[in-house]
Amino acid sequence: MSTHVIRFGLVGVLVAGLALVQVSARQGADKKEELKLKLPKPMFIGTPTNIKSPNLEAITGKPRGPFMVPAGTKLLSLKKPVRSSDSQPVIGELSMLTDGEKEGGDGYFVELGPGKQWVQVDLGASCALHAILVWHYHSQARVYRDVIVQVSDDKDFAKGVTTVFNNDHDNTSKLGLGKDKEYIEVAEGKLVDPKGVSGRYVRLYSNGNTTNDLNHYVEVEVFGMPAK
Ligand SMILES: [Ca+2]
Ligand SMILES: [Ca+2]
Repeated sequence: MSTHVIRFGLVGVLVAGLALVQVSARQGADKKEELKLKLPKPMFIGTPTNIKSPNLEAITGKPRGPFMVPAGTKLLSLKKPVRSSDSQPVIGELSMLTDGEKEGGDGYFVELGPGKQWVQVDLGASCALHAILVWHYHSQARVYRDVIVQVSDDKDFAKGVTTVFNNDHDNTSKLGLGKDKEYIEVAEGKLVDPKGVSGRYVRLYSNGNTTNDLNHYVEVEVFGMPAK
């Protein structure tokens, strides 16, 4: 074997070793874990058949299954302040959105006025977000209309707004055509994947539901990386 070949071989081993170090460093940064949720008791069972909507997702009747988030993801929204387009709810208080209580019965939801309304959670600092869950109402099978979820660092949502969910397929709410499907409210809540977008404020719109034209929330949970 010539020294040439040996030297080449050594360089090769060094390069391969370096590449390995880089790959493992990247895997460390990308480490995922299952998002752990505390789910309330289901209030109804079976597959509702009386809900008609042109944009409803297929009903599987199965639980959602595990959702993976970057290691270190935490619940950021617990007890955080909430604002709304309806500042004086008819039933309940806005603080119920982030009080950690998710049961479906009476006394656990806030009721907002008719038509298009929004609620907004202030996380206190801009954070990278990895899961947003919403329970509108789950003691009866319902579809809430024109559900839109947005993230921004601007409390007025006038600039730097990222829409992370929108099932307003015919643009009733004039916030853009939504590509997401309508869904039936269930005890496991709706999980929206914000895909790491950063923001201090999370705003959720709705526009009545299949039972009445009012808007309800049992809980909203925002998960992400705590601000450093
Ligand atoms: Ca609650
Ligand atoms: Ca619509």
